[in-house]
Amino acid sequence: LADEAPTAWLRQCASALPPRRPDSHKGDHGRVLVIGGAPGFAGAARMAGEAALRVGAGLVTVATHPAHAAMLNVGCWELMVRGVADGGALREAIAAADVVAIGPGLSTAVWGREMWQAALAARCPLVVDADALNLLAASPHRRDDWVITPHPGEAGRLLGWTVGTVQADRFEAAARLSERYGGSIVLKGAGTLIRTDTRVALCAAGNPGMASGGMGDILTGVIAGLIAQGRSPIAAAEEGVCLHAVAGDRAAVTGERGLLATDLLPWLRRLVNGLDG
Ligand code: NPW
Ligand code: AMP
Ligand code: MG
Repeated sequence: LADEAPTAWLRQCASALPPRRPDSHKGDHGRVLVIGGAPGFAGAARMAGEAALRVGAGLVTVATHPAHAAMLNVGCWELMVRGVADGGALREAIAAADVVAIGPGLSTAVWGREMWQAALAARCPLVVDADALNLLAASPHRRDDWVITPHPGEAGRLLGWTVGTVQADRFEAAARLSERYGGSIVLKGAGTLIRTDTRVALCAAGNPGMASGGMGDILTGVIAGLIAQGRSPIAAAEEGVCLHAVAGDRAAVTGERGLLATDLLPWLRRLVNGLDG
């Protein structure tokens, strides 16, 4: 069990990310594709995309339901948006991506299922969250190059366990998730566990102010943004969890109650630049 101080991970993350060379351009810093946002849940995909930008990804596209594609990037014009009606329309966007993050607000209805099937064909690493995890639970697959980020409810569905059983032995739950699904496992909640092929780490940072809607969607974008910049899925899982939790702690200096997921964004930017670590 590696129980290093979160700040050690943060320093590692800030120093391991490629420097912004004086002549670098946006294409040097990675392309993220976020897939999500069924009607009513556009915000989840938007927040994941914005978080990927704030940790330094060069280009971020959100593929979302056509019903709200035109409004998804209002107030964050740096995000590109594609309204996609079916899986076929996604193929080109997936082929252009360095990393695909799928799940925030996806839903498990027909549109979400089509997006999920298309994403499974991606050749780049995947970050799998939220409703994509519920679809994965219904039809298990294994991959070594993905990061899956369940909260205890999603972990329970993935394992066929109750939330209580997951919480009673989180280490065991992470081990079984790893066995069944492969890749890197981020078992969220107070004391997030990150299980990779080499070790299990516990992130002690974070606070109960982070128990509010959208917080996990931001984490998904953080991990994808780090992978886009060249961190391995394993390193991005560990460092992304730390960045997110410490950003949550910094943002909570004005109180845990009323903390919003988007309050983490300016802190993510500071931390990923090696400031305030
Ligand atoms: P209970 O019953 O509350 O005690 P779901 P979701 C349990 C999108 N969002 N410890 C919980 O337990 C997401 O991206 C969109 C213990 C319940 O059983 C998804 O696509 C937003 N139990 C979709 O909504 C903002 C825990 O898990 C179950 C736990 C649904 O995602 C919000 C709930 O999980 C949201 O992110 C813990 N720490 N955490 C937007 N603005 O667009 C959870 N549980 O049914 O998968 O619902 O996580 O809200
Ligand atoms: P989600 O449930 O998908 O929105 O994810 C919630 C995010 O906030 C995860 O990264 C959790 O680890 C974090 N979080 C929620 N509640 C707490 C808590 N009580 N302490 C620390 N982190 C939390
Ligand atoms: Mg979530």
